Amino acid sequence: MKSETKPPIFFDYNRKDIDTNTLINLYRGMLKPRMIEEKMLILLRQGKVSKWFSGIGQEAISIGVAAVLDKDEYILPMHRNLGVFTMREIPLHRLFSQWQGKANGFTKGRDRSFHFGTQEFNIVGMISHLGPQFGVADGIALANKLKQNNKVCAVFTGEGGSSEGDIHEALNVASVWQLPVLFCIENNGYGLSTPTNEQYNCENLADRGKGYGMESHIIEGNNVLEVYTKLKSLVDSMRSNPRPILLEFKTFRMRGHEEASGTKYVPVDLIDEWGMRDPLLNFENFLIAEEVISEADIQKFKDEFKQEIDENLDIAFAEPEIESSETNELNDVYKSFNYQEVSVNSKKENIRLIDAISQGLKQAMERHDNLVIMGQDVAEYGGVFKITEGFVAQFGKERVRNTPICESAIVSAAMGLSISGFKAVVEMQFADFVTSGFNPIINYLAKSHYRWSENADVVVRMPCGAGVGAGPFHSQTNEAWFTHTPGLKVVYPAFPYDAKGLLATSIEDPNPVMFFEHKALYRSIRQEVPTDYYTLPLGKASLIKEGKDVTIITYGAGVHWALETLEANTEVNADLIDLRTLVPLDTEAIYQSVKKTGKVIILQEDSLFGGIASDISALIMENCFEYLDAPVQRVASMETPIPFAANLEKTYLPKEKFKIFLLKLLSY
Ligand SMILES: Cc1ncc(C[n+]2csc(CCOP(=O)(O)OP(=O)(O)O)c2C)c(N)n1
Repeated sequence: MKSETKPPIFFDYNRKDIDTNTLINLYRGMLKPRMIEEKMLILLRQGKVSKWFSGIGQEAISIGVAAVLDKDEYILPMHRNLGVFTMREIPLHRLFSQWQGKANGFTKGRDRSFHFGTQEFNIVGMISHLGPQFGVADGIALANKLKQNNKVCAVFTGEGGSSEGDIHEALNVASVWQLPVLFCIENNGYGLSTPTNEQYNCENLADRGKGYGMESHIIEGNNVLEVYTKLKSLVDSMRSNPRPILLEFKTFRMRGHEEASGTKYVPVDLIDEWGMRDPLLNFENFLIAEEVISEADIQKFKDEFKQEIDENLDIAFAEPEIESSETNELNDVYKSFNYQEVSVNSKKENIRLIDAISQGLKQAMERHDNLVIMGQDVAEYGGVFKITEGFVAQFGKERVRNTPICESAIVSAAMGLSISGFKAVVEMQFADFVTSGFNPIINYLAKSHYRWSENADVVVRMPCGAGVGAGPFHSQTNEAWFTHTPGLKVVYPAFPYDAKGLLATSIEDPNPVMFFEHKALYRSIRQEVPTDYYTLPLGKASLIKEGKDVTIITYGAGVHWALETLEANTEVNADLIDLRTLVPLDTEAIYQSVKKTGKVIILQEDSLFGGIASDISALIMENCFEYLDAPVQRVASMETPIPFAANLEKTYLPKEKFKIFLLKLLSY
C-alpha cells in the first residue's frame, strides 16, 4: 500500500545475480553520507561548520566505486565523494574533527574539507588545484604494476576539472604505460556556475578515450546497480589485464558549488528532472518493491546512522580547539630525516661534474631497488646530457622510464610512487621546463607532509644555468622559485665531489629535493672523486678559501667566477663560502665568517630582485649588524631574460661586475 504513495522508480534496475547483502550494503552505503550531509546542512545554517561541498544526488558513484575496490586499493576522491570516506569506515568523529580543524582530524587543522589523505584507509585526498590528482593516480598504479600485485586504483574528477592540462597529461601517460587506473569523471552538469557547453565541445567526455587510445565507458551515475555491476566486471578484468579505463558518469549536482554560492543559474526544470533520478530514493523504492528491505528496516538503518552521527558529533564538538605553537608547525614541514654519513676511503678518480652526478645516480639505483628514474629521453638515449647513459642496460626500462613531454603528470606520478613506498628521481630536461610541472611541485610535493604527514620522496634534477649561449628558455637558474616555498629542499653543488655526495643524500632524504646541476660546469669542472658510494650532509656550506678582509658568499657557477677573480687578484684576502645547499641554509657558516671579516659580498647568477642573495643579505643585517664595516653587497645578473648571443649573455651575467664590486667593497 505504502509504496503506491512513493514516486515511480525511474531506473530500470537490473539485479542480475547480486546477493541481498550486497544490495543492502549499497543502499546503506548511500544512506549514510546522505544523512551526514543533511546534518551538515543544518550545522552550516547554525554556523557550526564552515564551507560545505555537497555530493547529494551523486552518492551512487562513490559508493559503487568504493564497494568494488578492495580496502587496500587506493582511491583518490574529490570534494563530492563523502561516500568514499564512509565506505572505508573512517570513524565519523575523525571526519567531523577534520572539518572543524581539530587535532583528531587528518591535517592537524592545517587543511579543510576533503583536502587530506590517510594511508590507514588508503585514501589520497585532493588538492584544490584538482588536476594533479590524475597524475598521482598514475604513480600509484605504476607502483602497483612494478609490484605486480594486480591492484587497481580509482581517481575522481569533475567534468570541469577534466579541462585541465594535468588531466590530459595523466590520461596520456596512463595509456602509454598501460597503468591500471580507473579514471572517473563525474559529469554533474556544472563546474561552479559553468555549464558543460561552456566547458567542452564534444558530445561525451568518454569519447576522449579514443584519442588517448584508452578504453572508455559511459555510466548512468545515479543508478547504483549499473555503477556497481559495470565497475565490478571492469575492475575484475583490469586486475588480470592491467590497463587504464576512462569512465564518464552522467549525474547532476543538485546543490550549489558550495552552499553559499546557490543554484540560481541552474534552470529549475533541470533540478526537478534530476530530482526524479535521485540515486538513493529510487534504489530504496526498488528494494522495497523487490521485498529486499521493508519500511521498518529503513527506519532501523536511519535510527542507527542518526545515533552514530550524533554520538560522533558530540565527540568532535567536545574536542578542544587545536593548540598552536610555532615549533609544532615548523616541525611538520619536513619529514624528519636521520642523516647517515657514509664516508669512503676508496680510490679516487679524476672526473667531471657530469660524471660525478651520473655515478652518484647509478650508485643510488644500486642501493635503492625501489628507486625509479623518470624523464624525457632518459632511457636508451641516456638523457640529453647523457647522465643516464647505460642505465637501461643495468636497471631495465621499468626503473629508467622515458616519459612523454608532460612535466606535470610526471611530477605528480612521482608523488604517487612515493605514496606507494617508492623513491623517484625526475629529470627535467632543462630546469627551465619545470614551469610545466610547477603546480604539483609547489602544491603537492612541498605541502603534503605539512598537510597530512605524507612525504614526497622525490628528487627533481634541474640542469640549469647560463654561459652556454642557450637563450631565454634553456639558461635560467630558477632556484629562487623554490627556495621561497616551504617544504622543498634546494641543493646546488659547484664541484663533482659535492655533487655526488649531495645527490646521494638528496635521494636518501624522504623529502622533496630540487637538485640544481649547472650545465656550464658539467664538462668544465673536474675533481678527484671517490669511486664508491658516499653521502654529504645537506645544509652544510663549504669554506673553500680562508681570508680575513671580506666574505664572499656564492654557489653554483658563482663559486668558479669568484675563484677566478681571486686568482687574478691575489691581493684580495677573502673567505669564500660555497653554500652547496640553499634550503636548508648554513646560516652559522655565514655569520661566523661575516663576524670575522666585517665585509660581505653575495654573488648570485640569477637576476637580482627576489633572489636568495637578498634574503641572505637581510639575514646578515639582522644577525651581524654590529660586526659590519660596510653595507652588504649583492651582485647578480641583470633584470632581463637571459639573452642568446655571447656578447649579450656576457653583459647579462654578473661575472665581470663581481670584480668591480668586490674591489669597491674592500676599499670602503
Ligand atoms: C586550478 C584551479 N582552478 C580553479 C579552481 C576553482 N574551482 C574549484 S572547484 C571548481 C569547479 C569544479 O568543477 P567540476 O570539476 O565539474 O567539479 P564539481 O564541483 O562540479 O563537482 C572550480 C572552478 C580550483 N580549485 N583550481
